[in-house]
Amino acid sequence: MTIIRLPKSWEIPESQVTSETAYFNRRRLLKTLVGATLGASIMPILGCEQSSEANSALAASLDTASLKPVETNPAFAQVDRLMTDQSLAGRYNNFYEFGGNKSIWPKAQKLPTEDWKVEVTGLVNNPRTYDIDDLKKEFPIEERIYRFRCVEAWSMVLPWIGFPMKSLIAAVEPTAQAKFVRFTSFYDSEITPGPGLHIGSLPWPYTEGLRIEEMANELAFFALGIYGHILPKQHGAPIRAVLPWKYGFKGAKSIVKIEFLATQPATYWNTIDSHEYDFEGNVNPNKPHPRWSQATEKFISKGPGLSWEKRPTLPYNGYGEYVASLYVG
Ligand SMILES: Nc1nc2c(c(=O)[nH]1)N[C@H]1C(S)=C(S)[C@@H](COP(=O)(O)O)O[C@H]1N2
Ligand SMILES: [Mo]
Repeated sequence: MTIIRLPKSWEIPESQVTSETAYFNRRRLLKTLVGATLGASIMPILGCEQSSEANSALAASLDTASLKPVETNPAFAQVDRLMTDQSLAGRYNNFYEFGGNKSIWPKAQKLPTEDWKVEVTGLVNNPRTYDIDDLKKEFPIEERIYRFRCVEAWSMVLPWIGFPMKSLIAAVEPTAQAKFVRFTSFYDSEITPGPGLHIGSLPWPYTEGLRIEEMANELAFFALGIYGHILPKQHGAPIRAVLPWKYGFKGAKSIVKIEFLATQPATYWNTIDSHEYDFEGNVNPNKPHPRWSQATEKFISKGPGLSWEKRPTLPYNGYGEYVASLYVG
């Protein structure tokens, strides 16, 4: 069991992305505006101290209850690079329900996670609504250390705790008609204001999807925790999807519904711009994003400060031995 404790010192310079508002231009299309906001995050970040008050609030947000110690799956105990520092991962997030920049962690604390229910429905023999304790009791909980790659060309290494998606498939038994799955994230316009674009409307709630064969793959994982603790809200408490061979946007946070479907569902980013965010979303160094190369990535490793280590992007984020067979032909 790898438990990474909070560092004693919170004297870590804050990372600050260029304000999204600099990119707003009402003459452009909504999708371009949203896309430009994403692009802003790959610009170099500026060093800037976070107040000690903010440091203790961040520490408190990450100091969620510890999970019962679990085994680290030996197949996913090691990667080829350092683990990302807990405090960096916890304050450099994408969670559009709470804002369009990386610093959503204070706003995400409004997410109401008590008495959470996950409805599993659609084309299954055993539909069921689970609470989080049911999931912990009924599924094989383990730790996995995975590389994590955002479509914006930054990456991390994160220690997740949760259970393989294939164990949920076994429990609910999708019917022969089920070919796809859709994940729906929590949404309540009173609580999740979105990125503050006052034009048009975004396709809330956030949804994502997979083919059933992808969901059944060994790697596909539901995370309930990270760094030995239950998920902090900014990471998508209390349950989120983790798909390490795909870009981060495929991994829906704060899931309230899992539906088995006969046809490919519409998804959040794909609806906003299908050319920039394809349904498959596999990490691929040879397929540039329309607005930037995916050949390399900036690996966010450890403090103090944000260190950007430029690395070549790996096909399937380095997980080809598990998943390449899903994509032949
Ligand atoms: N509901 C929801 N899930 C989401 C997102 C989001 O905005 N809303 N962002 C995605 C993107 S683009 C990334 S990179 C990861 C970020 O996860 P992290 O903040 O825990 O590192 O969450 C993904 N899941
Ligand atoms: Mo992302």
